[in-house]
Amino acid sequence: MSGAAAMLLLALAGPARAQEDAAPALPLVVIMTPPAGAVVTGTTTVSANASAGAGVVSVQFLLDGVDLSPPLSAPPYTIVWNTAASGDGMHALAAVARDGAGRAETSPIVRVTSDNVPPAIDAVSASGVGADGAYIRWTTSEPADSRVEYGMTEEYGESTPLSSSRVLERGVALTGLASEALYHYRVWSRDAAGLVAVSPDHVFATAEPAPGASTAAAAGPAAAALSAKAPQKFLSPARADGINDEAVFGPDAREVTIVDARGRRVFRETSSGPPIRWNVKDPSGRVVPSGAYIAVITTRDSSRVYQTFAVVK
Ligand SMILES: [Ca+2]
Repeated sequence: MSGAAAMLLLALAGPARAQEDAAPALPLVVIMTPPAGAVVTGTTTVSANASAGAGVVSVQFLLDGVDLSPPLSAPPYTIVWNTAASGDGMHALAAVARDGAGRAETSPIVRVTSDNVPPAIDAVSASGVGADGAYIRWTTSEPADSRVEYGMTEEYGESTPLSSSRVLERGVALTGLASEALYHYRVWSRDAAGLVAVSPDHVFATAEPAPGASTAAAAGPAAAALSAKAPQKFLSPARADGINDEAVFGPDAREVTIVDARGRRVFRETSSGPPIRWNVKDPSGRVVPSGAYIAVITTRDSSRVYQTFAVVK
């Protein structure tokens, strides 16, 4: 192309460009809610603002490039999106605005995460159980916050402050517990979508106070509590050697209830004379699985003591 021809083309392009600028402004459409990066659950509102020099004729929402709504012919450009019907995970929201001149423009994409499944709680355990404290651990299937409810009954009554950091594994300390007491607890976790999971009830028993940490207990009840317990704490029924095959409770034990670490009862017996024996079997006659068990012992003077057992097969 000659230099003169190029100049001519440039000269022609100038006025043509100016004519285009004079056309009505193209539609402009922006998604207002939800914000980019939001975690959405259940039904959520999707809204857009739109304008156009030739007037907005319709706004239509798209999810992952597919129509999410019919075209809306007038503001407010708002729909209710049932996120559960779209499947959990990342989604791309967009809106298309059309103007009176038959032109269409698509909004910038807003990416959000749909979540309709609460976290799954697993591996709940009490460790480091002392005379006045314990450490509760659990895992969740997705990042979630943490709280423990606890108390001496299944009504709990106490709870730890919410730990709001969302994690997969955590340990929460319980402090200020009563010694030699049976505690019920359950754990609680909430995901980024606000969906809450709660574990079943679990139990642990706190230990005796450390020597020297005198509780000034009267000699009588304290002695009865001590003599109600079984001398052994480790039971090994599979060896069948007569040593630690069963728990034999002391003469002051009037009633013994034994629960597993999930709080399920595996044994209960009352005696007015002969010592209560637990042969490490559940009511169906099967030897219980290896694990931790708690005996709730009522003494003849009606006080309550607790003893933990480890069953090792
Ligand atoms: Ca979830």
